[in-house]
Amino acid sequence: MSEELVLFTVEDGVGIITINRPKALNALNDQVLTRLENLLDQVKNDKSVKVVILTGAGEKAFIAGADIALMAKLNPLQVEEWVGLGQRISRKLECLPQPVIAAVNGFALGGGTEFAISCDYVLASENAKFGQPEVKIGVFPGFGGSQRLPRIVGKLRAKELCFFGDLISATRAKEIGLANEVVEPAKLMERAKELARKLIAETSLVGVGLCKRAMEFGSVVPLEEGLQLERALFSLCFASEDQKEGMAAFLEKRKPNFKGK
Ligand code: CO8
Repeated sequence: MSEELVLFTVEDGVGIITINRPKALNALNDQVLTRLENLLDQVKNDKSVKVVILTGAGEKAFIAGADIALMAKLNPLQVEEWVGLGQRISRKLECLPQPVIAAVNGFALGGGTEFAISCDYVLASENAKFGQPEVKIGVFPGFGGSQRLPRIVGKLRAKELCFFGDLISATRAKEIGLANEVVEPAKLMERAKELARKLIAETSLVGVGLCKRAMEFGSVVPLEEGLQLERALFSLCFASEDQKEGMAAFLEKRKPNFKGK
C-alpha cells in the first residue's frame, strides 16, 4: 500500500519519484514520508540511477504540504518525530549524489515548497503555485523552510512568504530565485526528462556529484573550510575516468564519452 503512495520508475538512467495521493493533493502523511525516505536511501546506492526527478501525481498538485488532518491529531513528541522525518528527507534530497530535478506540476505548499527547494533544479509548470501558508493554520514551516528559504531568496522575501502565507505564481517564484525555469504544463515532464538526459549525455556526473557535495556541505561551514573542501573534492575528480576522458577529448578536439566513474 505505502509502495503505491510513492511511485518509482527508472527510464534510461532517470529515476522518477512520484508522490501519488492525488485525491489529497499529494499531502504528506507518515506512510508517504517513510516510503520517500526509504526510496531516497535506495536510490543513493543505485548506480543505475544517474539523475532523479521528483514530481506529484495528477494535474493539480506537486505536494500540498504535510497532511493537516493527521497533523492536527499529533502530540508534541509525535510532531517532533514527523518534523525530524521531513527534515531528514529535505537533507537527503540535498545530499543525494545524483542531481535531483523538482518537476513542480501544481500546488507546492508548505512541505511541498520545502521539498522543491531541497532539490537541485526547480522546474515549474505555468500553473504551479508556491507558498508557505503554515501561519494560516497556526504553525510555521517545519521541514527546513525557515532555514533554507532565507538562504535561497534572502531574509526579507523569506519573511514575506512565511509571515503572510500568500501563494505565489511560478513566474514570481522564478523572479525571486525559487524556481529555475517555467514551462507549459503539457511540456513539464518532457522538459524535466530532457534536462536529465542533457546531464547524462553532456556532463561528467562525477564532477556534478562532487560539485553538489562541495556546495551543500560548503554552504554551511565558514569560507575557509568550504575552500578546503573544494580543494579536496576537486582533487578527487582526478581519481575518475571522466576527468581523464574530458580533458583528453578537449585536447583531441572531440566530444567526450563520459561514463560517470
Ligand atoms: N493536508 C490534508 N489534506 C489536504 C491538504 C493537506 N495539506 N491539502 C489538500 N488536501 C485535501 C483537501 O482536504 C481535499 O480533500 P477532500 O476532497 O477529502 O475534502 C482535497 O485535498 C482537495 O483539496 P481542496 O478541496 O481544498 O482543493 P482546492 O482546489 O479548493 O484548494 C489548496 C487547494 C489551496 C491547495 C487547499 O487544499 C489548501 O489550502 N491546502 C492546504 C495547504 C497547506 O496549508 N499546506 C501546508 C501544510 S503545513 C506543512 O506543510 C508544514 C510542514 C511541516 C509540518 C510538520 C509535521 C508535523
